[in-house]
Amino acid sequence: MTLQYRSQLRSFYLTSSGEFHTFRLPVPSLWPDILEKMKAAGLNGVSVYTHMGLINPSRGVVDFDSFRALQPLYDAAKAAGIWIVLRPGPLLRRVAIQYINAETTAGGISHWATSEVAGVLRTNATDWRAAWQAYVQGIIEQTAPNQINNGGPVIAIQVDNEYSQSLITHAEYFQELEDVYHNSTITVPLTYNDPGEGRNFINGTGAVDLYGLDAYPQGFDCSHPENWNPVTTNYFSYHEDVNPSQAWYFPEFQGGSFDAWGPTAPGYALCAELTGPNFQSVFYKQLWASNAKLISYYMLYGGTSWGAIPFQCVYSSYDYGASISESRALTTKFDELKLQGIFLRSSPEFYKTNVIGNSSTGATSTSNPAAFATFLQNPDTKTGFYVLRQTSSTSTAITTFKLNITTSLGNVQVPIVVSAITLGGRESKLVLADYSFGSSKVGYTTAQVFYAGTIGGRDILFLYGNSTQAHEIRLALTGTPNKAHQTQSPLITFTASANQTIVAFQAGVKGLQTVWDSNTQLVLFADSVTVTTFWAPVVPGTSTFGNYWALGSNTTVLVGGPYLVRNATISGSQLALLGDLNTTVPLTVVAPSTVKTVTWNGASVQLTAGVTATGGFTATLAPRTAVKTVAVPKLTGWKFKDSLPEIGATFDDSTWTVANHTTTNIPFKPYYGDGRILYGCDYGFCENIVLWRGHFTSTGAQTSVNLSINGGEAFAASVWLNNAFLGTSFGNSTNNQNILEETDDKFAFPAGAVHPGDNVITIVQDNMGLNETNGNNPDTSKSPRGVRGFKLNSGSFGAWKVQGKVGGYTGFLDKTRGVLNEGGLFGERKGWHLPGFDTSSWASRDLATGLPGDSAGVGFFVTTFSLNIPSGIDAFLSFTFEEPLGQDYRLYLFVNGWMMGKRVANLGPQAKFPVHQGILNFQGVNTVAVALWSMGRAAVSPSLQLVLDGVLDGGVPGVKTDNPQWTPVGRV
Ligand code: IPT
Repeated sequence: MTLQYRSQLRSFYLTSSGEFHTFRLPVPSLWPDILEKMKAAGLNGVSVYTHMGLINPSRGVVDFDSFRALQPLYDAAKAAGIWIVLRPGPLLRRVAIQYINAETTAGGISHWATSEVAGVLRTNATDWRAAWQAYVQGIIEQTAPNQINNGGPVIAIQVDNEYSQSLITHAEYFQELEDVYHNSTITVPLTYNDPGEGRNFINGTGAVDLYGLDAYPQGFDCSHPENWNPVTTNYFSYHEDVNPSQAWYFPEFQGGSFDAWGPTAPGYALCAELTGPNFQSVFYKQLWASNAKLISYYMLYGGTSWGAIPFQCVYSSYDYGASISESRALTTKFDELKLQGIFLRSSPEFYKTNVIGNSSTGATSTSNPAAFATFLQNPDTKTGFYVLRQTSSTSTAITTFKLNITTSLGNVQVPIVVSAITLGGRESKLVLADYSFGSSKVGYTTAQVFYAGTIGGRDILFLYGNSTQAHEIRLALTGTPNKAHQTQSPLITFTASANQTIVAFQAGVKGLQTVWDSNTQLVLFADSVTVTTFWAPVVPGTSTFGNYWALGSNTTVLVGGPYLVRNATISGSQLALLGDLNTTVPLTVVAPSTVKTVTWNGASVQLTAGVTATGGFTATLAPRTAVKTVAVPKLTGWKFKDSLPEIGATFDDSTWTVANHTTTNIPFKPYYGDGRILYGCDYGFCENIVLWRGHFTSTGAQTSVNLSINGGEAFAASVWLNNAFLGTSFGNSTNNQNILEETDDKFAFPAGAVHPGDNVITIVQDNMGLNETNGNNPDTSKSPRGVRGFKLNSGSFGAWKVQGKVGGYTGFLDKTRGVLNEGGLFGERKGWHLPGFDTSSWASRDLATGLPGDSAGVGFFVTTFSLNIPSGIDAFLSFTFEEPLGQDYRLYLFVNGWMMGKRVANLGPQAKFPVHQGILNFQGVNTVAVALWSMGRAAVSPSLQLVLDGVLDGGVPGVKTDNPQWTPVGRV
């Protein structure tokens, strides 16, 4: 019964979750790293798209091997205590009001389906329905045993993404998908994300169990990160209106932004700023104020759109400016996420609230109209949550005010001792009333709560606040204080009030302060920088869900100092911590009093007593010396071979596919030609580089050819007549404007280039990915990539031949790296990009020597290098181009056979390509191969280096490589 778990879903503690696409980190043994980082931020959910195009590369083939696997994700999530909302799609989405809207080729629809399905995609069309069956059945088989009712982590499944119910063909398609899930052993709720307040799929045909809303309030242009749109103020009333009986769910809320091709693209650093900690503070807490209880941030970890994963508008990096960077490093956004996440985890009274009203309804009020408050209250415990922000939500002013609140000890205006609550510009905070920590009570607090709960039987409250502001808390202090560690600061005062004590923190309080340390309570306060160095790892319990906070464990310890604390276990008197260090740090631990010794990554730690009389320790943690010796070699010893024999006089294309179709399911028809369809996807060549050869017999009258070529935004196509270079067509891109997917050029033949007899036009073109769907026309993903127009000035073409990657999407060779890895360049067809190919007979030529001028061309450069990075060290490596933007080349970067990036040197913006351990062999030989395509008449000289971007003592153990070697099989 599908709804069985809905009520359970509501009674879990408020989920805060983040989006992570496992296919964008193609090393399954690193997935625990991301999930452990999410958990360390206090999150308890992950939202995961799966990619139909990768899992179901050809008709009838469903492949969950290698990075396409789901079981390692399910296992890692359960080990981390993270719930999963699976979003198998098919993950197309409609383009909403924004100018671009999605980031993977065809929105995730399998390429075979974009060409083989005649009916409209994503509708009730019979052949589309037949097309998705195998994929969805595969997802069901993998997932059913991993649902929560079977002891697994999966709590919900999203049936499709962002769609409108208004067309019956769309609604019935949803219903068909739901029927398939309902007729299976899937019992978790089915969900949907509405791209706007469109009220889709709440009732009627195709309605889901749990409705949710997406929102990206800052849009996707990061050029002016300080320019904010205001918060949306009607979320609560919308929810009350459309689905008040369900938990208020945001399946996607802005966690960063994608970035577009082009020299004016702002880059991800600015996206991280646009959606930075202040954005998280103001906008995420506005969701809390709207009574949202299930929230997922898109993206939490973006990763890499390697190979042909991107759709046409975005480049290889999918860093997204997210809280965890593409390299897997933590950012300042992660710090803010953690402060929010641990607070939510600590606050069960917040899981069930009514919105009582706000400053405008009179339910609460502030003394300054520039400050806005929303009052939520738990109906059972009467705990009050006042969410505060600037009335003008984008204001950068410093706003001071008092707040009228309701408490069990009467209505009161706070603060009482310090002069005011302060909002320091773009900041949101909470005032809490009648809030519990363990069995202790807070009357009210204007200081923020990081952690509230118990440790070793004592009630623990960890407060924080900006050191330039004043804060106060009124609470019932209990027990007999042991003053050995308690703060003696004139800035911290204690005043009796209404049978409780007001502890006031004047501006200037810094570091970690022990406010009250009794046998029953420990109250700590830290400034807002110091608090970010703290962690509250879940100490696992022993039940099936022992790793899940609230369900399987309520035990934690506080650990300050390390870069990351992944895990904590207590056995007997020993606390074992696992985590990462980037530098020497002071360690602070608050643990049950039974804990006497501490280990860090297995090594015992020299402790001194600190912070609290019992169970508190301080120490120093230092990275092991091996960390300092990690180094990466220079890339030298390059071998070179030409990779464009197709323009040679003797090249034989007799084994190539004859491009002779005269019909196509692709709705965008050719512009001119002779009726033949020259769309790569129609011949199985739908990814990366495709080559075309058009033959004609000279009559002496041929002097030019017209070609309209479509490769998607930012593509290029170089054209030769025999061995004479005619020119390159560019589908250009500047951020947000002049998006040109296709070209229409006339190429004049140079004197003497036409031979008597057979002549060949050779085209090398890149396919930058298929389009996303457009709201009312889901068929836009059937993109016409290829030659949309061909015409000689005189006479006509004979045979057209086409060649993409060996085997096309049906018979492609590399089952591990998958259908989106390879393209059709000669060297790729031969497997020169794979480790183990013997290049000893090739010429030596430095990559920086590049390709000479006068003509465009394609060359392969291959070299190997060794790494010796000890296990237990996580190193962030990237391949970085050091020359400035502007050279006329594009380059495909293969690392141990994986196409980890497309560099478009004339357009940019990307010059740095992070590559992880697992793709890289940290203890052995690595192969780097680049296909260098010079597009013009100027010499090109890429300057590529391997760079160490960061190194940590830690990481996850057991990272595996799966980099199959070159074999001659099929490589003809
Ligand atoms: C939202 C999509 O659901 C998501 O897949 C992704 O494309 C995101 O946009 C942008 O990164 S659609 C939303 C903008 C209406």
